[in-house]
Amino acid sequence: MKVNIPRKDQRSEIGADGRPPEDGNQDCVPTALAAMAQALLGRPFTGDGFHDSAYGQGYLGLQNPARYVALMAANGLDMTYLDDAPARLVARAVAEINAGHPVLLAIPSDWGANPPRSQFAHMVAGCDTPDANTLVAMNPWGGFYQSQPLSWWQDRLARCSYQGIWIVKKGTPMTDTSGLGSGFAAFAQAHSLTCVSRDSAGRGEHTYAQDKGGASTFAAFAPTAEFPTGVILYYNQGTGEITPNKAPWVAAALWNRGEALRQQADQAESDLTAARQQITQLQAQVTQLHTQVTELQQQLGATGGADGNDAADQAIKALATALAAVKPS
Ligand SMILES: [Ca+2]
Repeated sequence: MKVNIPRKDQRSEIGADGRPPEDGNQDCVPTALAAMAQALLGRPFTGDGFHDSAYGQGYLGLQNPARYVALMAANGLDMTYLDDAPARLVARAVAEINAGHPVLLAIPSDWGANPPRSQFAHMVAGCDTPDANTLVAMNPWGGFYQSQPLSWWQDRLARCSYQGIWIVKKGTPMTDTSGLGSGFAAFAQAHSLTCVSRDSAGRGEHTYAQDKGGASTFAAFAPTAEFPTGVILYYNQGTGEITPNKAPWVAAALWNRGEALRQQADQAESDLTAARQQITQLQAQVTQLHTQVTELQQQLGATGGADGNDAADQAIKALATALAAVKPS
């Protein structure tokens, strides 16, 4: 098999909470993605565990693959959405599977009917191409390998209410040039978020926070139905984790701001101390000059009058008067 996707049954697999899936009939998306993550990362994941992470324990209903982009990114997996003509989607799926990248495929929920008529989509994990005309997917409805000709997949993709495929691969979702990871950008796109923050240089829509664990990027987004008061998303560059409104990181950002102000105050005080030292030195020099002038005056008082050097005497006295006005304080 090109991608070693394990069989998983969306309706019976026990999740991380130790219970059967409460949304098992609708867990095709998280179960297919959990199987992909398990194949790519070599450690266990469950559909219900994914369901509970993305939608919350107890959620019942349909699930959107886009809601799993952040969760997959947090595990170092990149999900790329592609919509195109069904023939091109199948060709791309084959190419990706051959490259070792599983592909989330959407088919009508009554995929076995001829023709299928269901308006509900079912998601499976494309994982193998045993020959040039066959694609195999792990179907989580019961958990079996579904092997069909490419023409069958093309027909089912064309008839499905859900448009497009998702390509899943390992990789750090943080390699784009703007500093916002692709996982971050995909999360914002998937949640229809409009960025409202700008960095100071106007180069991007983000800024940075430092915490002891390393750098994170964050951006603010306008309110939506999902985030009625708006949201700030944090992207940890080290782990790829995306976190909405994570309070400790907000606190860290505020702490950093306070720390910067404190350092500025320290610098100002240090500058002021240096300035005061300079003033003290100048005052000492003035005092010294004053003393020298006084000595000179005394010498001139003894001999200057006799020499008739009144002009020099007056100049020195004027200087002494001026210096006397600059008193050390
Ligand atoms: Ca659960």
